[in-house]
Amino acid sequence: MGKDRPNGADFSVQNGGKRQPNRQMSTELYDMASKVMLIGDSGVGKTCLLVRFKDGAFLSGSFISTVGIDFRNKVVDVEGTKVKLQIWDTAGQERFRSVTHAYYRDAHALLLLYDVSNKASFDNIRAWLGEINEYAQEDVVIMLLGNKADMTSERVIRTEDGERLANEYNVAFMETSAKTGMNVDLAFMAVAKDLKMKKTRKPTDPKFSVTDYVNQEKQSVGCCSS
Ligand SMILES: Nc1nc2c(ncn2[C@@H]2O[C@H](COP(=O)(O)OP(=O)(O)O)[C@@H](O)[C@H]2O)c(=O)[nH]1
Ligand SMILES: [Mg+2]
Repeated sequence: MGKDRPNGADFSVQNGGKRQPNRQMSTELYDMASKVMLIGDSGVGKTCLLVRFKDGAFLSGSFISTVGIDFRNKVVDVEGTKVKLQIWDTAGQERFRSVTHAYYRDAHALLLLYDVSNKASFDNIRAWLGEINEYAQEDVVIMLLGNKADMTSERVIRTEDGERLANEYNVAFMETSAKTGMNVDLAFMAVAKDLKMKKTRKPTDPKFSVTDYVNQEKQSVGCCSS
């Protein structure tokens, strides 16, 4: 059952009960740390996306959707810089206006998910983006994810619909599958890269575009997967 425990628990244990956000906190060293939040309606696959990224596994069945996890840490290497992502799941706060506002304020990046087989979850994205505009930090990294892209026959939201919405709000977009793993690492890597660039970019350096990066790297359904 070790895998079912949130890594949040390990976080304190490794520090003798003290939370020390520095480089000695665990065996994994890092150069910068960032908070990433997963948001979106209940059932879109937030917990599964996090588990896929962290453990490389897919959880099917319904128990996970009611339980959820609080957060997990993963250190990724962005061109030699170790970026620690502390990724928060928002279990139980999926109703509109139920995410604690302090939660938004602390976040450096937000992954906003809908389910391509669930129209209501897509329609609610505008409401979520409204909340984000109101409460999140101005320079927060936002990525819109159309999850469950593997569900071809049940799909009701086209890729173009997701792209159009993302363009309208000027946020990065891709489709993912926590089930097959498609684009999951890329979504988190793109966020880590953007966060690193924000931190280290000199005024004379060209601006990093997470949208361009994602468009270069992403796999589309029916093209390169399988
Ligand atoms: N086919 C498919 N099912 C998924 C995917 N991601 C999650 N699910 C399923 O959708 C349900 C809800 O997932 P969960 O992660 O609990 O959603 P959450 O409420 O947003 O955390 C579960 O039964 C998952 O197995 C995916 O990418 N593809
Ligand atoms: Mg969940």
